[in-house]
Amino acid sequence: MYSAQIQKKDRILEYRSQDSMHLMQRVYTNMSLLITRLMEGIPIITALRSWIRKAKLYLPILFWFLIHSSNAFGADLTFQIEITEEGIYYIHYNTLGNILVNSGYSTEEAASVLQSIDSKTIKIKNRGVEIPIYVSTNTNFTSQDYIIFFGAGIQKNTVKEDNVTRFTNEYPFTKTNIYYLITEGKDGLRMKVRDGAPKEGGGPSGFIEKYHGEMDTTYWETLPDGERRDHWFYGARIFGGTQVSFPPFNLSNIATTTEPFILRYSLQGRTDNFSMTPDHHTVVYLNGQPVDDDYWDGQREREIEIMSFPQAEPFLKSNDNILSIASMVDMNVGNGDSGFCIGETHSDKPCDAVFLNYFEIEYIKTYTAENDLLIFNNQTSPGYTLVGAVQFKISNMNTGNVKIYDITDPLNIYKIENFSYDSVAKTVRFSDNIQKKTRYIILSVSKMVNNIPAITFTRPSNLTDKTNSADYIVITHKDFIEAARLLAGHREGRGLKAMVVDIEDVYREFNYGIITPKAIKDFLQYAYQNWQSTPLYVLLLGDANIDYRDNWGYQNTNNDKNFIPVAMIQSATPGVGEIPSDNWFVTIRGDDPIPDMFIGRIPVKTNQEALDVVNKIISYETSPSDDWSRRVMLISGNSSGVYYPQYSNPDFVNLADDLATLLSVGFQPVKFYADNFGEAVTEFSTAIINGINDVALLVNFIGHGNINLWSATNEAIFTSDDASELSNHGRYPFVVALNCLNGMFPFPAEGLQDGFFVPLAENLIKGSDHGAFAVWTITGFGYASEYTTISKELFNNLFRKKNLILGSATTQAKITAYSNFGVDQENMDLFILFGDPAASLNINGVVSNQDQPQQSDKGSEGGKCFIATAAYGSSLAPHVRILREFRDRILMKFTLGERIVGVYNRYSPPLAVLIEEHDSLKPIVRLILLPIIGLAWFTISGTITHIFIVLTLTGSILMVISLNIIKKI
Ligand SMILES: [Ca+2]
Ligand SMILES: [Ca+2]
Ligand SMILES: [Ca+2]
Ligand SMILES: [Ca+2]
Repeated sequence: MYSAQIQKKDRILEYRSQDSMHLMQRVYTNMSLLITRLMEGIPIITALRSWIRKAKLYLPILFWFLIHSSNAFGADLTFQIEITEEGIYYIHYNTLGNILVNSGYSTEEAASVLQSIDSKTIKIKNRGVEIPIYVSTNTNFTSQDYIIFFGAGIQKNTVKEDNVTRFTNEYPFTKTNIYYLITEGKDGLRMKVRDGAPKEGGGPSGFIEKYHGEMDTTYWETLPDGERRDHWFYGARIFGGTQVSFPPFNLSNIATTTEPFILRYSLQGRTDNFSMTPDHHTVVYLNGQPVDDDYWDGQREREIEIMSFPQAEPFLKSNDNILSIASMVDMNVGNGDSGFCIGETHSDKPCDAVFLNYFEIEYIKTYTAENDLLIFNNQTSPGYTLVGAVQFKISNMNTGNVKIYDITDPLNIYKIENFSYDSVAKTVRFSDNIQKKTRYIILSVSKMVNNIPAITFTRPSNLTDKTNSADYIVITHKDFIEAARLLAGHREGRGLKAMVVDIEDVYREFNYGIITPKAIKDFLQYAYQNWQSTPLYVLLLGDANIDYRDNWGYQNTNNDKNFIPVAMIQSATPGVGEIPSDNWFVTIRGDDPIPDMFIGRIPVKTNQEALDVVNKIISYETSPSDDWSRRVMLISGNSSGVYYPQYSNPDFVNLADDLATLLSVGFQPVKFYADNFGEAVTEFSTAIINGINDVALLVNFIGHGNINLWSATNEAIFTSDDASELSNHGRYPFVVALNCLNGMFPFPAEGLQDGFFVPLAENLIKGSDHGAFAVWTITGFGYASEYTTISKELFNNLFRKKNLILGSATTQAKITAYSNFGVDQENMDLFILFGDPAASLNINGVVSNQDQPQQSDKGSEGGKCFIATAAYGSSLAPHVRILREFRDRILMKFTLGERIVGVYNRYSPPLAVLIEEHDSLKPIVRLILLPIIGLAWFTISGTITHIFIVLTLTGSILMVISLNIIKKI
């Protein structure tokens, strides 16, 4: 057994070193590729001159392509449909037309696109599986036509593992299910029809309806064993000795019967008093009637089902039912001080607190429509399903113009026909021959045609295309595409092959459009395993919100949207619970915690914020650095425990001094130690702010703190507010904050239960002309000793090894500290780089490999497809995509092509600037580019085998255009 353990440990160590080596290897390969690429670009111009002459020979062929290229952008229609509630949905021709018009089509184009659809090919898919739908025609889709389908929201899918309920689907991350309407390929599935002609005789008088009561208002971060568990609870803690009543709930059309109803409820123990078993005694009341009494122990889940009372007053009623829960503390429970109680901080209250997660009531309901709609079934009493030829009679239907569907199986939806309607009794009758539990929906047509889902028009993306290659990926939200493009362009200008990825495309290609953080990881893993050259740097551009399902409602009111989600990792440290982590996204190789790409995050909420940060990074990297860039600020909290009697105080001063010794010659440590200021906290604070304003290359803080501040002598010495008021214009430091929680970025500010905090890291990185250009800090809690080990490695990397690329220097620091010095693996997840992982520390005279080649060449900053981008206004315009794809998939595969690309890159950015500035040039350039795009499309589609001809031709035409435009200037 002992040797098995050793073996396991060895294996982990092996992984550690393997991954670390692998990452470094990739950095070097990346660098040498880059240098080779740049060297090749230069001597090609002469060669191209002769191609320009040849180009004229191909003009007739070009003309032919021009005519045919228009098909390249033809119908490949995909509409994305968002469903949050189960129901029958209706999509009319006009709805689709409007969406097309809103996506940039003219009314005529939209009409011609829609009317050219062969209706038989219309299909709707959910999770990649086609569902049967109804389409009003099977010829051309015209202005009278429509589609009907059954859509369902995201169900709460769970599994019980050792009495613990865990999620098995995306329920924790979204309320929205995604369907795709597509119009291509073979004939689509259609709903089948069953005859429902009513027969003589009566039917059941009621069916089992389930009311589910759950409001996710309280987030419990430290829920033990929290992996895939529900962290959201109904209301606040129910403390010992109190009784809590939950909001009233209505049950409609309760059948008159002596049958019992089912009450199911799920409680969660919040406290555990070590000296007591069991901890909790709760009594549950329904409408004032005690219905259950239960004892259980610890911080455990308690799910109870009872079926002892008739569904009648006083237990159940139609309106305003009240569920109450009392925590009894009547079992010789001591106060907080009797025994060791965890999970309870209110010492004035007994050590007992529980949460309600949810409750359910299953009762028998009559077949009565509500607002001309009813979802019902043939389960007529608890545990009994009526089968065979069943007669159904639904009352309270105000119209006979209704639809009835069997919705038992979403993949097998039936329409029930030939029902009868009695306009006096307002009843609909039908019969059905069924052998199992069957669910139906009946609704009026007017209800149905108004049930239009949220639909957007999507263009195909190609993340799963194995011929992709990129060194650098920005995963972003559509709101920040402009800023993402700007930064990607900057990176391309510095030799990295950059790609901007829309998070929606990641969801669509890696989780059928349904939101989950795992889609990001799956995407990166796919790229890592399959792309021709795989990304080394990943930037997440956009803030996250741990309130994925918007329980607190800040996603809209506060713009606290979950732009680019974060992963919540279950901490191995007891009591810590979930920690937000970006590292998890890039642990894609081997079963180990070692990251396999360099990842960073810029947590912004608007395009302006994104542009501010991106411009700051670009300005930082392109400014000449001077002597200021050699000042390294070392700030430390108090070295003794005097000011923090409640904490054990590490020797922060020694730690800061250690870091100073790691600076190489020429760098100037500037020390700001709390001990030197004593009680003069305000002076200390001012000194820090002035120090940063005076400029510093790097600011390192080690000491105590909170989400929004650093502290010393029990007072704040630098806060989020101070960060936003810095005036260090043009000279932006890299800030390393080694305390707790400064990086806690994914909480909606006002949703924090402990108050309003903007994390320091966010305010430091935001702002166009002040603050930091990058921040490296922690999302949770850790130990100063471990932070020091990690920061020493960082200083080693930056100042000794001259590894100035932030993503690389910070990641390698974590890996080395973990692999060689036994620092807890959790630090891998805790540390987050706020900023661009491909950004370099700007040190005069000490230039990293990445910086070297093009530092003086400011004109070359910009995206590789720059001319086309400017002319089309967006690098995501389909035409630009085609050009880009052509470049990436075809051109780059041939030396010749690479050279064309090289030259194109050299000359296009200045041209692009010109095009940007002269709107009148845009249509002209667009026109000139059209045949090239056509060619590119043909080549990508593989319809032509003479790639070489196309290559030469395209390169030549590009040059002709470029030179002609230059002449005009
Ligand atoms: Ca819940
Ligand atoms: Ca206990
Ligand atoms: Ca790994
Ligand atoms: Ca945030």
